[in-house]
Amino acid sequence: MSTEAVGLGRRRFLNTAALTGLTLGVAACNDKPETAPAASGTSAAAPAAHANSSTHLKPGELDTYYGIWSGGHTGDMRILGLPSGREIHRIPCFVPDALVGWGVTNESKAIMGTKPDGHLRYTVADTHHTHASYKDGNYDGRYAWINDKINSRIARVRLDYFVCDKITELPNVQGFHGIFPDKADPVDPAINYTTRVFCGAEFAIPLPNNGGDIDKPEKYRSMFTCVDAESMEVRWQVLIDGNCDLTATSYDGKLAATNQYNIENGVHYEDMMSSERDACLFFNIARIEEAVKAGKFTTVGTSKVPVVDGTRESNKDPKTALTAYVSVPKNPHGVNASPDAKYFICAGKLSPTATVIELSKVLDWFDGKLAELDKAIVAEVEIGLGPLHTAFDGRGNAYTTLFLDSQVVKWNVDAAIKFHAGDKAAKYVVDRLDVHYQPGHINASQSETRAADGKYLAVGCKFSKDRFLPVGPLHPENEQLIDISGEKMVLLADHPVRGEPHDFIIFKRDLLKPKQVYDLDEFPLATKDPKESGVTRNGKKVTVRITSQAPAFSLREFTVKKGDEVTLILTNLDKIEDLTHGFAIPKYNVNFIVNPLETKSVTFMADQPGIFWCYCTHFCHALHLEMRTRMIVEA
Ligand SMILES: [Cu+2]
Repeated sequence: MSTEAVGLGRRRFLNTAALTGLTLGVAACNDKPETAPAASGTSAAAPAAHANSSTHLKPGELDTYYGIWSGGHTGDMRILGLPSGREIHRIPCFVPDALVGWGVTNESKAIMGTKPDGHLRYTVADTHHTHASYKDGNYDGRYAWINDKINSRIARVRLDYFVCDKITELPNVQGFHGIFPDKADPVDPAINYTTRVFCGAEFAIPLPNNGGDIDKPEKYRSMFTCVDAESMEVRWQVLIDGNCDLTATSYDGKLAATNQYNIENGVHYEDMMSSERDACLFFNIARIEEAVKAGKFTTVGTSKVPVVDGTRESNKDPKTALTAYVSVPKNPHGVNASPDAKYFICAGKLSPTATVIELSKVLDWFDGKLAELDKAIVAEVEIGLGPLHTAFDGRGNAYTTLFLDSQVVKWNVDAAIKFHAGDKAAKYVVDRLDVHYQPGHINASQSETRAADGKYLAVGCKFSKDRFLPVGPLHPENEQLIDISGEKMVLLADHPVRGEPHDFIIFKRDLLKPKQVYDLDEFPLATKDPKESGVTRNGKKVTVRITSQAPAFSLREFTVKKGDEVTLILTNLDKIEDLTHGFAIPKYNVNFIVNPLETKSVTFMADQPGIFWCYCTHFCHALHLEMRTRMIVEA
């Protein structure tokens, strides 16, 4: 206990020192990054002058970066502005959302998936990873993807409207965790943009998982899955030994990889930790797709998805191998691609090391030009306790979270390679910074693109302990922002977040061109003229068409009968930016919004007779409170 108290005291002291440093930094604002020689030390105590040292924006000032954050258990994607850290938007994906009416409207239910009785198939989720589509090695602003670990689903978000438009459930896997879009086609150089998304799965299960082999854990298996970026159909799966954790892709499109913390295929945690080395498992994308094309695949259970064999036993010959298992110390976590396109870096988790794997050497092995696969490891250096994830600044430095040390360590990749090669004078650790506390995910501005700009670093701290006002036993997590423009890291800000965001990306705001108003033609159900409003009946099925134009709905009232199945279609004919309306039906558990020129529908049983004031729930006009219509349900 006393050790912990001392530790906390030290952290408090260091944090005070960091704030002092920040004040000095603002006062002595300097555009040039420092160029002091590499040295070890803890930068929290050292005042530094940096260009980025202020996160405070004047009223009306806009952020310079977008952050796309995984929402965690709320199953949404969160959009932040950086450097302010302000949360601007939440995009519901896997879990119902009462503001938008996600999971209430027919359109959102069709995306989320329903049971035969029309109810949502799932209402819980656990999102971890989010990444966006690429072109020429940078984000192209088309799509972002996010995973649901609980139910093995991947959602796509359109970045023009910031809405989820498709969700796919992966077959044959559990514990779907890491995702990463490819950055180019492995064969066709003209396709220099994302067309596939790769998905790792952590948990091994019997295949098919339909009640057989329950008592034979040695038969449980995990798969690596490829989803088509456009259709969102599952293209293929690879049967593997061990498991998948996180995922990375190469800039040339030829390789994808997943770190494996359980090559033992253990069912209990002591089994999962029994081996001294696990693996970073590489996939040769072109060869896998050739095998699928040549019909060299099986299928599992009722799934029609082609499954190719990526197990160790079947992939011993480099010239025909679909997979390559590079060994990495004990239970690695996080695999990240350096922005110079040369390396994948695995963080050690249970080993205090980072492993640097040179991609050209992995390709050499596949070509039969490298006798020993592990010779692709060009560095394996100690960086601190509990390394989890790595970000990059585009200047040759890596930033890795150290969960147990509660630190971010900045280290130089080239220096680490020299040190590993025998140059013991090479000082690869450049800086260390205390964070608060127990950091997991980390990412820097533009880090996982060729345009890594080394300005800001965000760190997802899993515990916030004493950093915010106490609110009972459940603490928020602490997303910290760090200035990395200079030699030393400078802590800029703490932001509380509701658990548990996990991963995120940060990129320049000009990479996105969001639209403010929908196009009526995007909606087959749109009511284009208020005169088309009204009630039509087909037996017990009733359709109600309504339009909204502030401050009125096109129908003052509408009448249905008890026992009717009512489908209400609402089109917002307001085409002014920021003029959203809502539609709530009391006692019927209905609320949703319609954005400018958007159409949405809900279907419900008119099972309670009476009058129900349907009202606008999204403030729209001085006469917003008067914006209502009466639903009359005749007994
Ligand atoms: Cu309104």
